[in-house]
Amino acid sequence: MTIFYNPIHALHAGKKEMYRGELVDAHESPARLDHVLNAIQDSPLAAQLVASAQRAPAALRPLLESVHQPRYLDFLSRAWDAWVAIDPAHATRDAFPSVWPIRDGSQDFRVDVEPHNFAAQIGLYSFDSGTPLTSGTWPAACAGAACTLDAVDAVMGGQPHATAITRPPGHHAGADYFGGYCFINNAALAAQQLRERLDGPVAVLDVDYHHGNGTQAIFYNRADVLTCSIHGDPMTEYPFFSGHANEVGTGAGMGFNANWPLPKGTSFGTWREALHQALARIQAFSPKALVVSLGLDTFTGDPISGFHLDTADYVQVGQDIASLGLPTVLVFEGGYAVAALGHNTVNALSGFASKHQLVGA
Ligand code: SP5
Ligand code: ZN
Repeated sequence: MTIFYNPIHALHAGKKEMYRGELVDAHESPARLDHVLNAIQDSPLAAQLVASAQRAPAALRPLLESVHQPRYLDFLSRAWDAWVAIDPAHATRDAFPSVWPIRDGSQDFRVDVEPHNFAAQIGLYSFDSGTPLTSGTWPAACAGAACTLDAVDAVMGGQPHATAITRPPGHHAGADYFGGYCFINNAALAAQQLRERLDGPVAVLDVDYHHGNGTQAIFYNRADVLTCSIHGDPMTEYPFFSGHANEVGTGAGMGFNANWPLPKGTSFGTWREALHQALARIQAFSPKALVVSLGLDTFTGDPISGFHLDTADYVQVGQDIASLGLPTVLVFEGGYAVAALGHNTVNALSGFASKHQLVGA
């Protein structure tokens, strides 16, 4: 497995996030990936670690448009300059939305017209106040997409599996909104590209603590990409407004979305039962390839999450997922217990690589 990493991830360095009425230190930090990369360097996986290449904006853009709306990409690409243009003092602090058009289909608020005011635009294209938009968000997110595409290319080129180690994460980002620390949906991008380049359906397995609402939404009306997510029950856990078990897809996509919401406090044994159900669902779908949204915030020591997986459990997680025997792209997502994050990631990737054998190969 080649493990591609985003060499400019640190350009996205949010200072603060809004939490309970105050700005607190951002959980989603460059230090996260530094710990992961250091742990990989110190592991037997070190020889597989490669910096991903930058891609020219004109080459990347059509690929991003395969999962995101053009006007959203236009906004993201210009957002920092627009923010600083309002007031040069903005250069010292990150941008946050403060007003949103509720997107409930009621048409109480217009989302078809993009206002000229930056405060309106950042609200139109976001869903929470916990996600700082920074000076380097756009280049870092684009490099993350390029990193993900390198992993896709590796699998298309015949590698049984490849990994994208990048941040900011992606699975909360929808076709035209950011949130949950996510801007470009890397897992959706990988799934869409594999779908376009392979003759057959593709599955996504999301094991991040939080529901992969963006990935679900992007493929919700499609039968050719099965999306499965195991996560904290949205009755109590972020992102709250999606992730229930009765979200099964719509239209042609009916039956091709599956959620396993589990209560905060869930043990590895119970979590693993859900994993086995998700793996069985994926196997029954007979996909040509698998994309894994690899969030490590299921760790018992995670500061914002509530499951109880231990460091050693991630070996088993990797092995279980590998048992599908599918060409696989693993995409890094959440995980905020920075000191343990490196070992947890290495264990998941090592477990996966130790067990993976392409079915039919
Ligand atoms: C990719 C990903 O994992 N995104 C998660 C976004 C979660 N944002 C909301 C964080 C809420 C923080 N709650 C803090 C509880 C501390 N006791
Ligand atoms: Zn998460």
